[in-house]
Amino acid sequence: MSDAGVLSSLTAAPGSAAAAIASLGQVMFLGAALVFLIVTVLALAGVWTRAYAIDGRRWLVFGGLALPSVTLAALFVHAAPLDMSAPGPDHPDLPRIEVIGRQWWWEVRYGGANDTERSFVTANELRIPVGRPVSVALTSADVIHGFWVPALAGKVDMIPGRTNRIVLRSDAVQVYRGQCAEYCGGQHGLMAFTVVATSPADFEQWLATQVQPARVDDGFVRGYARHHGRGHQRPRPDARR
Ligand SMILES: [Cu+2]
Repeated sequence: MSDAGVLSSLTAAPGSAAAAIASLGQVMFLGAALVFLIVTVLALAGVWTRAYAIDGRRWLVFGGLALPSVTLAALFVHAAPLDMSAPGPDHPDLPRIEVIGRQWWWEVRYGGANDTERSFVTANELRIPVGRPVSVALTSADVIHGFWVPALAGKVDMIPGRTNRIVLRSDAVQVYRGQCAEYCGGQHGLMAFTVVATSPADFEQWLATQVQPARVDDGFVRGYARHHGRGHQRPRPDARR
């Protein structure tokens, strides 16, 4: 697990929507750089060459209509087929995952109403199986929060009374950092979480462990009773030192 905890869309997870966004960003940047270069060369040529009469109509048609149309069409043809955010159908073998934003933590529900046997709730950590797109339902219990795991996907708002969806997919076993991306009050900056992508086998095992009832450690209980059984001896407020 290298780069664990990196909060950057430039280190996008293989197979993720963030990888598609990053490659689109690079192509857009190269396209914009090329246009900037051409405009700069033309501007410098305008400064350094002697003035001469030009055919204004030809410049307008080629430079003002044809060139932008071809450039934008080429970028559009590249961008249109990229699937970056459209949620696919829920995978029947995967549990439903719902994340509820709260001031200032993340409630993560697995299973859903019609899968009570595999339902459980965790906090501040999501687990997903590697290589499978997982559709996550996003909502909020109080104010608007922003669900953002830069290395996995774009930002999606979590809005009270509304459910948005995001698809998370990682083809690598890795831990990713997430952060609330919408100012939601005093502790907003501390509202972080992790997404742990594990092998499908590890994921199934983790699910099986989570639905087990909590185990009580007898040794811990005895030690706790021994320590706390006597009761705390606090000094009375009027006690002298
Ligand atoms: Cu926030």
